[in-house]
Amino acid sequence: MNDAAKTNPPLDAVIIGAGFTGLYQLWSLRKLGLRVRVVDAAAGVGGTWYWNCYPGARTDSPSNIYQYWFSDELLEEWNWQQRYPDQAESERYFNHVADRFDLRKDISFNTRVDAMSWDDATSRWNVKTNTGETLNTQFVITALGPLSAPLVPPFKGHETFKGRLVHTARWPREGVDLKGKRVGVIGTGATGIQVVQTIAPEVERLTVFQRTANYAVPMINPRYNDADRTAIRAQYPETRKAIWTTFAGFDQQSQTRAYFSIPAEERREILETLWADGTLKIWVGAFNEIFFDPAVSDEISEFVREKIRARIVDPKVAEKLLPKDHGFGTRRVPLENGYFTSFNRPNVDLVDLHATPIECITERGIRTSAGEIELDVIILATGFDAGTGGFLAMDIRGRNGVSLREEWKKEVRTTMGLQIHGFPNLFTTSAPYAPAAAFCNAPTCLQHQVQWITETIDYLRKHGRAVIEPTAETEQRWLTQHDEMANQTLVAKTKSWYTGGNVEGKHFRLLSYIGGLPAYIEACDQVKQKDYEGFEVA
Ligand code: NA7
Repeated sequence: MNDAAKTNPPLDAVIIGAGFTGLYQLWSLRKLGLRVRVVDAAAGVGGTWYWNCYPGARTDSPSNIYQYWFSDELLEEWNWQQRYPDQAESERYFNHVADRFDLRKDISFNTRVDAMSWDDATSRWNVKTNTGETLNTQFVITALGPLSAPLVPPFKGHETFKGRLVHTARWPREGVDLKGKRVGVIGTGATGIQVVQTIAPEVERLTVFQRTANYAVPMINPRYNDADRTAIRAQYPETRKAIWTTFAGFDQQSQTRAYFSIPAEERREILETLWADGTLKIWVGAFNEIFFDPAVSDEISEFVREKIRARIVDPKVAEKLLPKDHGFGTRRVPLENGYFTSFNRPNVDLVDLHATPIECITERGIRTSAGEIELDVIILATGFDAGTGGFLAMDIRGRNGVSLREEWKKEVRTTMGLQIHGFPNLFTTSAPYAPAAAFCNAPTCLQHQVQWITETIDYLRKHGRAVIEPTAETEQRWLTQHDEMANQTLVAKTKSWYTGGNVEGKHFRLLSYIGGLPAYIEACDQVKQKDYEGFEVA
Protein backbone atom coordinates (compact mmCIF):
# COMPACT_ATOMS: atom_id res chain seq x y z
CA MET A 1 0.00 0.00 0.00
CA ASN A 2 1.40 3.43 -0.81
CA ASP A 3 1.44 6.39 1.56
CA ALA A 4 -1.56 8.09 0.01
CA ALA A 5 -3.68 4.98 0.33
CA LYS A 6 -2.80 4.76 3.97
CA THR A 7 -3.58 8.38 4.75
CA ASN A 8 -6.21 8.57 7.47
CA PRO A 9 -9.10 10.99 7.93
CA PRO A 10 -7.87 14.32 9.32
CA LEU A 11 -7.44 14.57 13.06
CA ASP A 12 -7.49 17.46 15.46
CA ALA A 13 -4.63 16.17 17.58
CA VAL A 14 -1.97 13.49 17.57
CA ILE A 15 -0.40 12.67 20.91
CA ILE A 16 2.91 10.84 20.86
CA GLY A 17 3.21 8.62 23.90
CA ALA A 18 0.68 6.68 26.00
CA GLY A 19 2.34 7.15 29.35
CA PHE A 20 1.36 9.35 32.27
CA THR A 21 1.06 12.50 30.16
CA GLY A 22 -0.34 11.02 26.98
CA LEU A 23 -3.28 9.32 28.67
CA TYR A 24 -4.28 12.46 30.53
CA GLN A 25 -3.83 14.57 27.42
CA LEU A 26 -6.10 12.21 25.50
CA TRP A 27 -8.76 12.35 28.21
CA SER A 28 -8.55 16.16 28.31
CA LEU A 29 -8.75 16.77 24.58
CA ARG A 30 -11.57 14.30 24.20
CA LYS A 31 -13.51 16.38 26.70
CA LEU A 32 -13.08 19.35 24.37
CA GLY A 33 -14.61 17.23 21.62
CA LEU A 34 -11.41 16.82 19.59
CA ARG A 35 -10.69 13.87 17.32
CA VAL A 36 -7.51 12.53 18.84
CA ARG A 37 -5.14 9.69 18.12
CA VAL A 38 -2.36 8.53 20.44
CA VAL A 39 0.56 6.57 19.05
CA ASP A 40 3.06 4.67 21.12
CA ALA A 41 5.91 2.36 20.16
CA ALA A 42 5.08 0.11 23.10
CA ALA A 43 2.55 -2.69 23.06
CA GLY A 44 0.76 -1.26 26.09
CA VAL A 45 0.16 1.89 28.13
CA GLY A 46 2.43 3.23 30.87
CA GLY A 47 5.39 4.79 29.05
CA THR A 48 8.27 4.72 31.52
CA TRP A 49 6.38 2.13 33.55
CA TYR A 50 5.93 -0.07 30.51
CA TRP A 51 9.55 -0.04 29.37
CA ASN A 52 11.44 0.00 32.67
CA CYS A 53 10.41 -3.44 33.89
CA TYR A 54 13.90 -4.27 35.19
CA PRO A 55 14.24 -5.99 38.57
CA GLY A 56 13.50 -3.58 41.40
CA ALA A 57 11.98 -0.77 39.31
CA ARG A 58 9.91 1.41 41.60
CA THR A 59 8.83 5.03 41.98
CA ASP A 60 10.81 7.33 44.25
CA SER A 61 7.77 9.55 44.74
CA PRO A 62 5.04 8.33 47.07
CA SER A 63 1.85 7.04 45.47
CA ASN A 64 -0.32 9.78 47.01
CA ILE A 65 1.46 12.31 44.78
CA TYR A 66 2.36 10.02 41.90
CA GLN A 67 -1.12 9.86 40.46
CA TYR A 68 -3.80 11.65 38.48
CA TRP A 69 -6.00 14.27 40.08
CA PHE A 70 -8.53 14.71 37.28
CA SER A 71 -11.10 12.21 38.53
CA ASP A 72 -12.47 11.99 42.06
CA GLU A 73 -13.88 8.57 41.22
CA LEU A 74 -10.43 7.35 40.26
CA LEU A 75 -8.95 8.71 43.48
CA GLU A 76 -11.65 6.93 45.45
CA GLU A 77 -11.54 3.58 43.71
CA TRP A 78 -7.85 2.99 43.09
CA ASN A 79 -6.24 1.27 46.07
CA TRP A 80 -2.52 1.88 46.28
CA GLN A 81 -0.84 -1.11 47.89
CA GLN A 82 2.24 0.65 49.21
CA ARG A 83 3.87 4.02 49.62
CA TYR A 84 6.25 3.50 46.69
CA PRO A 85 4.62 1.39 43.97
CA ASP A 86 6.80 -0.97 42.03
CA GLN A 87 6.77 -1.15 38.25
CA ALA A 88 4.05 -3.80 38.14
CA GLU A 89 1.72 -1.80 40.37
CA SER A 90 2.34 1.38 38.39
CA GLU A 91 1.65 -0.42 35.14
CA ARG A 92 -1.57 -1.86 36.58
CA TYR A 93 -2.65 1.66 37.49
CA PHE A 94 -2.15 2.92 33.93
CA ASN A 95 -4.00 -0.07 32.52
CA HIS A 96 -6.84 0.61 34.93
CA VAL A 97 -6.96 4.26 33.84
CA ALA A 98 -6.94 3.28 30.17
CA ASP A 99 -9.85 0.87 30.72
CA ARG A 100 -11.77 3.01 33.20
CA PHE A 101 -11.90 5.94 30.76
CA ASP A 102 -12.14 3.83 27.62
CA LEU A 103 -8.93 5.33 26.25
CA ARG A 104 -7.61 2.38 24.26
CA LYS A 105 -9.90 2.88 21.28
CA ASP A 106 -7.92 6.02 20.39
CA ILE A 107 -4.45 4.53 20.90
CA SER A 108 -2.32 2.84 18.24
CA PHE A 109 0.20 0.60 19.97
CA ASN A 110 3.38 -0.79 18.39
CA THR A 111 3.47 2.38 16.35
CA ARG A 112 6.42 4.74 16.32
CA VAL A 113 6.50 8.21 14.85
CA ASP A 114 9.47 8.43 12.50
CA ALA A 115 8.87 11.87 11.06
CA MET A 116 6.50 14.79 10.98
CA SER A 117 6.35 17.93 8.96
CA TRP A 118 4.40 21.16 9.12
CA ASP A 119 2.59 22.13 5.95
CA ASP A 120 2.56 25.92 5.67
CA ALA A 121 -0.13 25.85 2.97
CA THR A 122 -2.69 24.01 5.09
CA SER A 123 -1.35 24.89 8.54
CA ARG A 124 -1.40 21.26 9.55
CA TRP A 125 1.05 18.54 10.49
CA ASN A 126 1.65 15.30 8.61
CA VAL A 127 2.86 12.66 11.01
CA LYS A 128 4.47 9.54 9.55
CA THR A 129 4.66 6.31 11.46
CA ASN A 130 6.72 3.18 11.07
CA THR A 131 3.54 1.33 10.09
CA GLY A 132 3.37 3.39 6.90
CA GLU A 133 0.52 5.62 8.01
CA THR A 134 0.39 9.38 7.60
CA LEU A 135 -1.72 11.16 10.18
CA ASN A 136 -2.91 14.59 9.15
CA THR A 137 -3.57 16.73 12.20
CA GLN A 138 -3.93 20.30 13.39
CA PHE A 139 -2.00 19.82 16.64
CA VAL A 140 0.77 17.51 17.76
CA ILE A 141 1.48 16.98 21.45
CA THR A 142 4.62 15.13 22.36
CA ALA A 143 4.24 13.12 25.55
CA LEU A 144 7.56 11.33 25.32
CA GLY A 145 8.63 11.63 28.93
CA PRO A 146 12.04 13.13 29.69
CA LEU A 147 13.71 9.73 29.96
CA SER A 148 12.64 7.71 26.96
CA ALA A 149 15.79 7.48 24.84
CA PRO A 150 18.09 4.90 26.49
CA LEU A 151 21.77 5.68 26.44
CA VAL A 152 24.06 2.89 25.36
CA PRO A 153 27.67 3.99 25.83
CA PRO A 154 29.90 3.24 22.86
CA PHE A 155 32.03 0.60 24.59
CA LYS A 156 34.40 -1.13 22.21
CA GLY A 157 33.62 -4.78 21.60
CA HIS A 158 29.93 -4.50 22.41
CA GLU A 159 28.92 -6.91 19.66
CA THR A 160 31.48 -9.55 20.62
CA PHE A 161 29.97 -10.41 24.00
CA LYS A 162 28.72 -14.02 23.98
CA GLY A 163 26.51 -13.61 27.05
CA ARG A 164 23.39 -11.50 27.45
CA LEU A 165 23.64 -7.72 27.33
CA VAL A 166 20.55 -5.71 28.20
CA HIS A 167 19.69 -2.08 28.93
CA THR A 168 17.37 -1.58 31.90
CA ALA A 169 15.00 0.60 29.87
CA ARG A 170 14.59 -2.15 27.28
CA TRP A 171 14.30 -5.01 29.75
CA PRO A 172 12.58 -8.01 28.14
CA ARG A 173 8.96 -8.28 29.23
CA GLU A 174 9.44 -11.99 29.85
CA GLY A 175 12.29 -11.22 32.25
CA VAL A 176 15.89 -12.40 32.34
CA ASP A 177 16.92 -15.37 34.44
CA LEU A 178 19.74 -14.16 36.66
CA LYS A 179 19.73 -16.94 39.23
CA GLY A 180 23.16 -18.39 39.74
CA LYS A 181 24.67 -16.14 37.05
CA ARG A 182 27.71 -13.90 37.06
CA VAL A 183 26.21 -10.49 36.46
CA GLY A 184 27.81 -7.09 35.81
CA VAL A 185 25.87 -3.86 36.34
CA ILE A 186 27.24 -0.71 34.74
CA GLY A 187 25.83 2.44 36.29
CA THR A 188 24.92 3.50 39.80
CA GLY A 189 22.16 6.05 39.22
CA ALA A 190 18.61 5.56 40.51
CA THR A 191 18.20 2.57 38.18
CA GLY A 192 21.51 0.83 38.93
CA ILE A 193 20.84 1.20 42.65
CA GLN A 194 17.43 -0.48 42.34
CA VAL A 195 18.84 -3.30 40.21
CA VAL A 196 21.81 -3.96 42.49
CA GLN A 197 19.83 -4.13 45.73
CA THR A 198 17.24 -6.40 44.10
CA ILE A 199 19.43 -8.95 42.34
CA ALA A 200 22.34 -9.14 44.80
CA PRO A 201 20.77 -11.97 46.84
CA GLU A 202 19.88 -14.10 43.82
CA VAL A 203 22.91 -13.98 41.52
CA GLU A 204 26.05 -16.01 41.99
CA ARG A 205 28.38 -13.06 41.62
CA LEU A 206 27.55 -9.41 41.12
CA THR A 207 30.11 -6.91 39.89
CA VAL A 208 29.04 -3.27 40.07
CA PHE A 209 30.90 -0.92 37.75
CA GLN A 210 30.74 2.53 39.31
CA ARG A 211 31.92 5.68 37.58
CA THR A 212 30.43 8.30 39.88
CA ALA A 213 29.56 7.41 43.46
CA ASN A 214 26.02 8.41 44.29
CA TYR A 215 24.18 9.63 47.34
CA ALA A 216 20.98 7.79 48.24
CA VAL A 217 18.47 8.00 51.06
CA PRO A 218 16.99 4.90 52.69
CA MET A 219 13.44 4.29 51.53
CA ILE A 220 10.74 3.40 54.01
CA ASN A 221 8.04 1.67 52.05
CA PRO A 222 5.11 0.53 54.18
CA ARG A 223 2.37 -1.66 52.70
CA TYR A 224 -1.02 0.01 52.99
CA ASN A 225 -4.14 -1.46 54.54
CA ASP A 226 -7.65 -0.03 54.26
CA ALA A 227 -7.20 2.19 57.31
CA ASP A 228 -4.01 3.68 55.83
CA ARG A 229 -5.76 4.35 52.55
CA THR A 230 -8.68 6.02 54.29
CA ALA A 231 -6.29 8.26 56.20
CA ILE A 232 -4.37 9.13 53.02
CA ARG A 233 -7.60 9.86 51.12
CA ALA A 234 -8.75 12.14 53.93
CA GLN A 235 -5.65 14.24 53.22
CA TYR A 236 -6.28 14.51 49.48
CA PRO A 237 -7.83 18.00 49.56
CA GLU A 238 -4.68 19.33 51.30
CA THR A 239 -2.35 17.23 49.19
CA ARG A 240 -4.01 18.42 46.00
CA LYS A 241 -3.44 22.04 47.02
CA ALA A 242 0.06 21.53 48.40
CA ILE A 243 1.67 19.98 45.34
CA TRP A 244 1.18 23.08 43.19
CA THR A 245 2.70 25.36 45.79
CA THR A 246 5.93 23.55 46.56
CA PHE A 247 9.25 24.09 44.82
CA ALA A 248 9.34 20.67 43.12
CA GLY A 249 5.74 19.50 43.10
CA PHE A 250 5.99 17.41 46.26
CA ASP A 251 3.66 17.86 49.21
CA GLN A 252 6.15 19.21 51.73
CA GLN A 253 7.07 22.89 51.93
CA SER A 254 10.74 23.75 52.27
CA GLN A 255 12.09 25.30 55.47
CA THR A 256 11.60 29.05 55.57
CA ARG A 257 14.48 29.77 57.98
CA ALA A 258 17.92 30.42 56.57
CA TYR A 259 20.04 27.31 57.14
CA PHE A 260 22.84 28.90 59.11
CA SER A 261 20.46 30.98 61.21
CA ILE A 262 19.51 27.70 62.88
CA PRO A 263 21.83 26.59 65.70
CA ALA A 264 24.07 23.64 64.76
CA GLU A 265 22.42 21.24 67.17
CA GLU A 266 18.95 22.02 65.87
CA ARG A 267 20.14 21.73 62.27
CA ARG A 268 21.37 18.26 63.07
CA GLU A 269 18.03 17.33 64.64
CA ILE A 270 16.15 18.57 61.59
CA LEU A 271 18.38 16.55 59.27
CA GLU A 272 17.98 13.44 61.43
CA THR A 273 14.19 13.81 61.34
CA LEU A 274 14.17 14.28 57.58
CA TRP A 275 16.52 11.32 57.12
CA ALA A 276 14.32 9.08 59.25
CA ASP A 277 11.29 9.94 57.12
CA GLY A 278 12.40 7.48 54.43
CA THR A 279 11.42 9.86 51.62
CA LEU A 280 13.11 12.49 49.46
CA LYS A 281 12.12 15.26 51.87
CA ILE A 282 15.70 15.81 52.95
CA TRP A 283 16.35 16.82 49.37
CA VAL A 284 13.27 18.59 48.03
CA GLY A 285 11.36 19.40 51.20
CA ALA A 286 14.11 20.83 53.32
CA PHE A 287 16.52 23.68 52.59
CA ASN A 288 16.49 25.15 49.08
CA GLU A 289 19.86 26.76 49.86
CA ILE A 290 21.31 23.31 49.23
CA PHE A 291 21.02 24.11 45.51
CA PHE A 292 22.78 27.48 45.73
CA ASP A 293 25.03 27.77 48.75
CA PRO A 294 28.24 25.69 48.78
CA ALA A 295 28.53 25.87 52.58
CA VAL A 296 25.00 24.49 53.08
CA SER A 297 25.66 21.88 50.43
CA ASP A 298 28.92 20.85 52.13
CA GLU A 299 27.33 20.39 55.54
CA ILE A 300 24.33 18.40 54.34
CA SER A 301 26.53 16.32 52.00
CA GLU A 302 28.82 15.41 54.90
CA PHE A 303 25.79 14.43 56.98
CA VAL A 304 24.69 12.03 54.22
CA ARG A 305 28.22 10.64 53.69
CA GLU A 306 28.40 9.89 57.39
CA LYS A 307 25.16 7.90 57.14
CA ILE A 308 26.45 5.93 54.17
CA ARG A 309 29.82 5.25 55.78
CA ALA A 310 28.13 3.81 58.86
CA ARG A 311 26.44 1.08 56.84
CA ILE A 312 29.41 -0.40 55.05
CA VAL A 313 31.60 -2.92 56.81
CA ASP A 314 34.79 -2.56 54.78
CA PRO A 315 36.12 1.02 55.14
CA LYS A 316 37.96 0.76 51.78
CA VAL A 317 34.72 -0.10 50.00
CA ALA A 318 32.95 2.65 51.94
CA GLU A 319 35.48 5.22 50.72
CA LYS A 320 34.80 4.23 47.11
CA LEU A 321 31.04 4.49 47.62
CA LEU A 322 31.17 7.98 49.11
CA PRO A 323 30.43 10.78 46.65
CA LYS A 324 33.01 13.50 46.99
CA ASP A 325 32.93 15.25 43.63
CA HIS A 326 29.46 16.78 43.86
CA GLY A 327 27.09 18.01 46.52
CA PHE A 328 24.09 16.11 47.81
CA GLY A 329 21.09 16.93 45.65
CA THR A 330 22.95 18.48 42.74
CA ARG A 331 22.15 15.27 40.85
CA ARG A 332 18.92 13.28 41.16
CA VAL A 333 18.88 11.69 44.61
CA PRO A 334 17.63 8.10 44.54
CA LEU A 335 15.94 6.26 47.38
CA GLU A 336 17.52 2.93 48.25
CA ASN A 337 16.45 -0.18 50.02
CA GLY A 338 19.56 -2.19 50.80
CA TYR A 339 21.84 -0.81 48.10
CA PHE A 340 24.76 0.15 50.32
CA THR A 341 24.53 -2.96 52.45
CA SER A 342 24.64 -5.09 49.29
CA PHE A 343 28.36 -4.33 49.29
CA ASN A 344 28.68 -6.15 52.63
CA ARG A 345 27.68 -9.37 50.86
CA PRO A 346 30.47 -11.79 49.92
CA ASN A 347 29.11 -12.21 46.37
CA VAL A 348 29.18 -8.48 45.50
CA ASP A 349 32.21 -6.59 44.17
CA LEU A 350 32.62 -2.92 43.45
CA VAL A 351 34.78 -1.76 40.57
CA ASP A 352 35.75 1.89 40.77
CA LEU A 353 35.96 2.98 37.14
CA HIS A 354 37.89 6.11 38.04
CA ALA A 355 40.72 3.87 39.23
CA THR A 356 40.31 1.13 36.61
CA PRO A 357 38.31 2.33 33.59
CA ILE A 358 36.47 0.01 31.23
CA GLU A 359 38.66 -0.67 28.19
CA CYS A 360 36.23 -2.81 26.25
CA ILE A 361 33.59 -5.48 26.31
CA THR A 362 35.00 -8.86 25.37
CA GLU A 363 33.52 -12.20 24.36
CA ARG A 364 33.58 -13.28 27.97
CA GLY A 365 32.86 -10.12 29.93
CA ILE A 366 34.29 -6.68 30.61
CA ARG A 367 37.93 -5.71 30.48
CA THR A 368 39.03 -2.85 32.71
CA SER A 369 42.57 -1.55 33.00
CA ALA A 370 42.98 -4.09 35.84
CA GLY A 371 42.04 -7.09 33.70
CA GLU A 372 39.06 -9.07 32.42
CA ILE A 373 36.01 -9.88 34.56
CA GLU A 374 34.05 -12.86 33.26
CA LEU A 375 30.30 -12.38 33.12
CA ASP A 376 27.18 -14.19 31.90
CA VAL A 377 25.00 -11.09 31.83
CA ILE A 378 25.84 -7.40 31.45
CA ILE A 379 23.17 -4.95 32.61
CA LEU A 380 23.49 -1.43 31.29
CA ALA A 381 21.94 0.90 33.84
CA THR A 382 23.53 3.73 31.93
CA GLY A 383 20.62 6.13 31.76
CA PHE A 384 19.12 8.23 29.02
CA ASP A 385 19.68 11.02 26.56
CA ALA A 386 17.33 13.03 28.73
CA GLY A 387 14.93 15.67 27.51
CA THR A 388 16.14 15.83 23.92
CA GLY A 389 16.74 12.18 22.95
CA GLY A 390 13.08 11.37 22.34
CA PHE A 391 12.70 14.36 20.02
CA LEU A 392 15.91 13.70 18.11
CA ALA A 393 14.75 10.17 17.32
CA MET A 394 12.13 11.74 15.02
CA ASP A 395 12.70 13.85 11.92
CA ILE A 396 10.63 16.90 12.87
CA ARG A 397 10.28 19.64 10.25
CA GLY A 398 8.65 22.94 11.11
CA ARG A 399 8.01 26.05 9.01
CA ASN A 400 9.90 26.09 5.70
CA GLY A 401 11.05 22.53 6.27
CA VAL A 402 13.38 23.58 9.09
CA SER A 403 14.70 20.52 10.91
CA LEU A 404 14.48 20.39 14.70
CA ARG A 405 17.51 18.09 14.76
CA GLU A 406 19.57 20.69 12.90
CA GLU A 407 18.25 23.55 15.01
CA TRP A 408 18.94 21.71 18.26
CA LYS A 409 22.44 20.83 17.10
CA LYS A 410 23.13 24.56 17.23
CA GLU A 411 21.18 25.16 20.45
CA VAL A 412 18.31 23.44 22.21
CA ARG A 413 15.55 26.04 22.47
CA THR A 414 11.99 26.00 23.76
CA THR A 415 9.52 28.47 25.17
CA MET A 416 8.62 27.37 28.69
CA GLY A 417 9.30 23.81 27.57
CA LEU A 418 5.87 23.91 25.94
CA GLN A 419 6.35 25.21 22.41
CA ILE A 420 9.19 25.87 20.01
CA HIS A 421 9.52 28.90 17.74
CA GLY A 422 9.31 27.78 14.12
CA PHE A 423 7.22 24.73 14.98
CA PRO A 424 3.63 25.95 15.15
CA ASN A 425 0.92 23.91 16.85
CA LEU A 426 3.51 21.57 18.28
CA PHE A 427 3.11 21.29 22.03
CA THR A 428 5.85 19.64 24.00
CA THR A 429 5.63 18.15 27.47
CA SER A 430 8.65 17.30 29.62
CA ALA A 431 10.81 19.17 27.11
CA PRO A 432 13.84 21.21 28.19
CA TYR A 433 13.46 24.40 30.24
CA ALA A 434 10.34 23.48 32.18
CA PRO A 435 10.36 21.93 35.65
CA ALA A 436 8.78 18.84 34.12
CA ALA A 437 12.03 18.16 32.27
CA ALA A 438 13.72 17.03 35.48
CA PHE A 439 13.47 19.07 38.60
CA CYS A 440 10.00 18.14 39.72
CA ASN A 441 7.79 15.35 40.90
CA ALA A 442 6.94 14.49 37.30
CA PRO A 443 3.21 13.81 37.70
CA THR A 444 2.57 17.22 39.24
CA CYS A 445 4.41 19.15 36.56
CA LEU A 446 3.17 17.04 33.69
CA GLN A 447 -0.46 17.41 34.74
CA HIS A 448 0.05 21.15 34.83
CA GLN A 449 1.50 21.11 31.31
CA VAL A 450 -1.40 19.03 30.00
CA GLN A 451 -3.83 21.52 31.50
CA TRP A 452 -2.01 24.48 29.93
CA ILE A 453 -1.98 22.83 26.52
CA THR A 454 -5.65 21.89 26.79
CA GLU A 455 -6.62 25.41 27.82
CA THR A 456 -4.56 26.86 24.99
CA ILE A 457 -6.23 24.68 22.38
CA ASP A 458 -9.60 25.53 23.90
CA TYR A 459 -8.73 29.23 23.69
CA LEU A 460 -7.84 28.94 20.01
CA ARG A 461 -11.07 27.18 19.19
CA LYS A 462 -13.21 29.59 21.17
CA HIS A 463 -11.55 32.55 19.46
CA GLY A 464 -11.80 31.10 15.97
CA ARG A 465 -8.01 30.77 15.69
CA ALA A 466 -6.11 27.84 14.27
CA VAL A 467 -2.38 28.34 14.77
CA ILE A 468 -0.15 29.29 17.70
CA GLU A 469 3.58 29.72 17.95
CA PRO A 470 5.88 31.65 20.29
CA THR A 471 7.81 34.52 18.74
CA ALA A 472 11.60 34.33 18.57
CA GLU A 473 11.79 37.20 21.10
CA THR A 474 9.56 35.40 23.59
CA GLU A 475 11.66 32.29 23.30
CA GLN A 476 14.88 34.24 23.83
CA ARG A 477 13.42 35.96 26.88
CA TRP A 478 12.52 32.61 28.40
CA LEU A 479 15.96 31.16 27.73
CA THR A 480 17.74 34.19 29.15
CA GLN A 481 15.65 34.04 32.29
CA HIS A 482 16.22 30.29 32.53
CA ASP A 483 19.99 30.65 32.21
CA GLU A 484 20.19 33.52 34.68
CA MET A 485 18.43 31.42 37.28
CA ALA A 486 20.19 28.18 36.43
CA ASN A 487 23.65 29.68 36.55
CA GLN A 488 23.26 30.67 40.18
CA THR A 489 22.86 27.03 41.15
CA LEU A 490 25.29 24.25 41.96
CA VAL A 491 23.08 21.90 39.94
CA ALA A 492 23.94 23.72 36.71
CA LYS A 493 27.67 23.21 37.37
CA THR A 494 27.38 19.47 38.01
CA LYS A 495 27.77 16.75 35.41
CA SER A 496 24.59 14.67 35.24
CA TRP A 497 21.62 14.02 33.00
CA TYR A 498 20.17 17.25 34.40
CA THR A 499 22.82 19.18 32.51
CA GLY A 500 23.41 16.92 29.51
CA GLY A 501 26.77 16.07 31.03
CA ASN A 502 26.06 12.33 30.72
CA VAL A 503 26.00 12.36 26.92
CA GLU A 504 29.21 12.84 25.01
CA GLY A 505 29.08 15.93 22.83
CA LYS A 506 25.79 17.22 24.27
CA HIS A 507 25.63 20.92 25.12
CA PHE A 508 26.17 21.47 28.83
CA ARG A 509 23.14 23.43 30.03
CA LEU A 510 20.67 22.83 32.81
CA LEU A 511 17.73 21.01 31.26
CA SER A 512 15.15 21.93 33.79
CA TYR A 513 13.68 25.24 34.81
CA ILE A 514 14.85 25.73 38.39
CA GLY A 515 12.82 28.71 39.56
CA GLY A 516 10.40 26.35 41.27
CA LEU A 517 6.99 25.13 40.20
CA PRO A 518 4.96 28.05 41.60
CA ALA A 519 7.01 30.57 39.59
CA TYR A 520 6.66 28.42 36.48
CA ILE A 521 2.89 28.11 36.91
CA GLU A 522 2.72 31.88 37.37
CA ALA A 523 4.65 32.42 34.11
CA CYS A 524 2.31 30.07 32.23
CA ASP A 525 -0.76 31.74 33.76
CA GLN A 526 0.54 35.16 32.72
CA VAL A 527 0.66 34.04 29.10
CA LYS A 528 -2.98 32.97 29.25
CA GLN A 529 -4.12 36.06 31.14
CA LYS A 530 -2.44 38.32 28.59
CA ASP A 531 -4.17 36.57 25.70
CA TYR A 532 -1.00 34.84 24.58
CA GLU A 533 1.05 38.00 24.31
CA GLY A 534 4.40 37.04 22.83
CA PHE A 535 2.82 34.28 20.77
CA GLU A 536 1.69 34.58 17.17
CA VAL A 537 -1.91 33.48 17.08
CA ALA A 538 -3.57 33.23 13.67
P1 NA7 B 1 21.50 8.01 35.40
O1 NA7 B 1 21.07 8.65 36.64
O2 NA7 B 1 21.89 8.88 34.26
O3 NA7 B 1 22.66 7.00 35.76
C1 NA7 B 1 23.39 6.35 34.77
C2 NA7 B 1 24.56 5.67 35.39
O4 NA7 B 1 25.32 5.04 34.37
C3 NA7 B 1 25.51 6.63 36.11
O5 NA7 B 1 26.03 6.00 37.23
C4 NA7 B 1 26.57 6.85 35.05
O6 NA7 B 1 27.81 7.26 35.54
C5 NA7 B 1 26.67 5.48 34.44
N1 NA7 B 1 27.26 5.52 33.12
C6 NA7 B 1 26.78 6.10 32.02
N2 NA7 B 1 27.63 5.96 31.00
C7 NA7 B 1 28.68 5.25 31.48
C8 NA7 B 1 29.89 4.80 30.92
N3 NA7 B 1 30.19 5.04 29.65
N4 NA7 B 1 30.73 4.12 31.71
C9 NA7 B 1 30.43 3.88 33.01
N5 NA7 B 1 29.31 4.29 33.59
C10 NA7 B 1 28.44 4.98 32.84
O7 NA7 B 1 20.36 7.03 34.83
P2 NA7 B 1 19.33 6.14 35.64
O8 NA7 B 1 18.64 5.26 34.65
O9 NA7 B 1 19.96 5.51 36.81
O10 NA7 B 1 18.32 7.17 36.21
C11 NA7 B 1 17.69 8.09 35.34
C12 NA7 B 1 16.49 8.65 36.03
O11 NA7 B 1 15.42 7.70 36.00
C13 NA7 B 1 16.66 8.91 37.49
O12 NA7 B 1 17.38 10.06 37.75
C14 NA7 B 1 15.24 8.97 37.96
O13 NA7 B 1 14.67 10.22 37.68
C15 NA7 B 1 14.58 7.90 37.14
P3 NA7 B 1 28.13 8.84 35.72
O14 NA7 B 1 27.26 9.25 36.87
O15 NA7 B 1 27.69 9.50 34.45
O16 NA7 B 1 29.56 8.92 35.98
